[in-house]
Amino acid sequence: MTIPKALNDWVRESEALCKPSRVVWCEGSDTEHAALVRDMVKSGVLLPLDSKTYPGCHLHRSDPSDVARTEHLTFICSEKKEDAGPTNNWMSPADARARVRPLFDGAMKGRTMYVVPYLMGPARSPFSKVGVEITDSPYVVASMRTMTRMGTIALEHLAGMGEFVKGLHSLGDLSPERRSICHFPREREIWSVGSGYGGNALLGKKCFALRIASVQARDEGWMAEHMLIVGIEDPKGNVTYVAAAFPSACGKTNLAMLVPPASQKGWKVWTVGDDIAWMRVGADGRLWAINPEAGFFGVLPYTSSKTNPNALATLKHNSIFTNAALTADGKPWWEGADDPAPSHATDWRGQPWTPSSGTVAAHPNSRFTAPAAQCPSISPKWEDPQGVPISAIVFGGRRSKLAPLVYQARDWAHGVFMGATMASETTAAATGAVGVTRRDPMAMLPFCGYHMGDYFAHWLRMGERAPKPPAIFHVNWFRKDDAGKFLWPGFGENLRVLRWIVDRAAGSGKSVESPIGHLPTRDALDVTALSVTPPTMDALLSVDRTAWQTELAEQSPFFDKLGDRLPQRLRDEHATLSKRLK
Ligand code: GTP
Ligand code: SPV
Ligand code: MN
Repeated sequence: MTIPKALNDWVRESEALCKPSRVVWCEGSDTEHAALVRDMVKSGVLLPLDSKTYPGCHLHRSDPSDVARTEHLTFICSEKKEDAGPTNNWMSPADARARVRPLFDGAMKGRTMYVVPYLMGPARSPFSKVGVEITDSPYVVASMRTMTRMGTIALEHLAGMGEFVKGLHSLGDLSPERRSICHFPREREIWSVGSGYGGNALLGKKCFALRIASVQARDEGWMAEHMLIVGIEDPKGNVTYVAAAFPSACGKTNLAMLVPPASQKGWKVWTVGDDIAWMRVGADGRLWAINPEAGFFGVLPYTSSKTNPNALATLKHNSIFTNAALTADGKPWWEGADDPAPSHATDWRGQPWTPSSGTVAAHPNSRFTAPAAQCPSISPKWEDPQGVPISAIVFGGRRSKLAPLVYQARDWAHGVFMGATMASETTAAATGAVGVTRRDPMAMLPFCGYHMGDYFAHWLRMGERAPKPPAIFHVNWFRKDDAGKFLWPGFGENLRVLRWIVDRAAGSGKSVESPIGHLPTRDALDVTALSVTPPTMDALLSVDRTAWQTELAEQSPFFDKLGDRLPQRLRDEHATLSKRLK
């Protein structure tokens, strides 16, 4: 395969800067992967797991200071500060280069520099894009092989299009003081140093497929979103596709792999993607979505055969477990796993652990990396080059109070307002306090590569561009009672809510008007064999006007922060809602 000159030149430049002892071009083959794994086992980067119960699986322990995305060290390096907007950290491209270049200088001495060409999106899809990651982490190479279509296939695509996103990554010394994840939207380039963690280091994922791609999407008229994609099949065999944006660790993987409860006979859920959706307007006026990824990088804690049997089946082979605990018989373990807590284990830091240690055995953000093709519910359309047509978009977050179980926007602009005013309690997926309510519009706060006000304007424009846009909904699986107990059983039972969404998107499904949008009537949700009592159901579907007025007041400072780049249309929606609540 001939390597384009631009790629060759950039690899040479990076080599001169990072000074590795050798350069390896990755082709993505099984033999190459096996050799890489063998080296990692030898050096202790990977620990083999029990080959009977977890064939082809390994455990990886990351540096204890490097276990989640670090949003305060993540930068959008646009020419003008205003173009990054007030919700992103900004550095000028010149400052970023000057500050970060020295961290790359000689960073790969004595290490191997891997050149990893990868494709985001299905093979032969006109919507797929090529990236190349240069990294000194074999763990990153092995993970990229699962998460993307890596190697020769990417170079073949590159030959046809010429354009690729550059990602330079080095573990550096892993010190948080010398950690930076910089995005250069104009150059379509990423520089990441000092972290080996997923979203910071697997540059195809959040860095390219969301931060850089959101800019490409704005420029080219499509959408790059932090969304799962599922197909919901009714008993007659009709499949409706839904995309849903929930913030990190708020249930995308779970919803994407939902298993209907026994009472929901004939219903099936097909997984297309669990984290990222790239969407375009099709010739038929609908939005069509592809999953740019090829694997899952999923949360381990509380993933069990009860909550997510499909994830469990997926991760049983050929998977990497990052920061899980290790049992004496060589199995990974995490809080909320099927097996009870082992009496003795090695915790995620590699320390001896017992149930009385008073600490968690697995890190709260421990994760599995597994090929999507292994998922029992993987959709027959998941690699369709055209993607799947989206009938409904769902927003949601963790709100222990306020937000009802489900409600529907009156129209596209109202739906954009719903997404723009989303809020959620923070999780362990990023460093910082957990459980703090923050605004996280469209679940994109940490992932939008440009000004959030312009991003909202882009959403509004996309609604005008698509003659048949999806219906928009908001859900909340996380409402709690005063004792702090979840009111809604969630997980598989969420299908009952999805069914209403599917009905509404098709123009049926019973609803009542409320100030915040259309709510299901009390008899619209199928509650057959559901343990939720009628008063609880009432609570789940109630709209507390006083609480909503407080919410509305809390939305204002966020909107004000966006200044005159906030589309007037969203201010109007805010005013309309305020009137309706009076
Ligand atoms: P990222 O990979 O960080 O983007 O996360 P995600 O949005 O894919 O979240 P995931 O599905 O992994 O769920 C995160 C956590 O939320 C897990 O601990 C789940 O058990 C929990 N969770 C998911 N769905 C539900 C639900 O319906 N109800 C409740 N109570 N918890 C849920
Ligand atoms: C998230 O945090 O939303 C994830 C994990 O999906 S990471 O790849 O680290 O971003
Ligand atoms: Mn995510």
